[in-house]
Amino acid sequence: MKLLIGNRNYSTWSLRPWLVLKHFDIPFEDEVLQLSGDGWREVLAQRSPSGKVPVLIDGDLVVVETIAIIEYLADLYPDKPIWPADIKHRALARAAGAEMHSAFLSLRSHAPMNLRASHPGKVSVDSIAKDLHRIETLWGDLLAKSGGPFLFGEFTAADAMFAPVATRIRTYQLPVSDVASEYVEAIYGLPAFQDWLTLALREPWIVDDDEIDVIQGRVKPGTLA
Ligand SMILES: N[C@@H](CCC(=O)N[C@@H](CS)C(=O)NCC(=O)O)C(=O)O
Repeated sequence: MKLLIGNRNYSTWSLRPWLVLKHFDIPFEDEVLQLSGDGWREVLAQRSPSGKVPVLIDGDLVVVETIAIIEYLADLYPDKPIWPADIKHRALARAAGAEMHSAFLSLRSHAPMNLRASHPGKVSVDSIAKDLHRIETLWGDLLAKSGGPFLFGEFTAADAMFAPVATRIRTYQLPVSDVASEYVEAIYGLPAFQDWLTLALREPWIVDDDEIDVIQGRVKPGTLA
């Protein structure tokens, strides 16, 4: 089984299924397709039916879309607790994952994932206040019910879906509650996340579209080193 992913430093959608594969000890290999540089879109278009990553390849099966990939893994490995065991918890976990997939557009556009960076104060809290409020409520309710450290106690695919949000909170030092901060720490403490981070920090590539100084006009595209 192979997962095609984008740059680890920036690719939120790649991180999610990779964490599931790694944390649940599913044998797989990965290959990075860069999201910048000459011809990167053409390469992506050749390798991915949707022109996007992640892509899971299992024999002759090619699956795009993060949620579909995670569901395929859960079907393939029913004994692994990729989703919570309890049917009602599973429904809530899937709802949280679906909400992450379809919402939080302000947070996603104003505060792109950038694991190597530290940009405290550069994201206007007003621009993402509604999303942050919803994150606090969603995480707070689930963590209060489960007792943590993850949304449903043990790490599940729901946490994989929110891992990139945790990184944004850290990179931009977004103002969050102690409960949310502890959850961010739990994500960073996950061995599978640390493995991803270690590899991400070795990447030399810059993606201007995900760099806050470029987005906010402080730095010209192509000039970051
Ligand atoms: N809905 C897709 C989103 C995938 C996606 O947008 N991936 C980004 C990288 S994080 C990508 O491939 N971008 C390339 C492009 O849009 O041209 C999923 O859930 O997997």
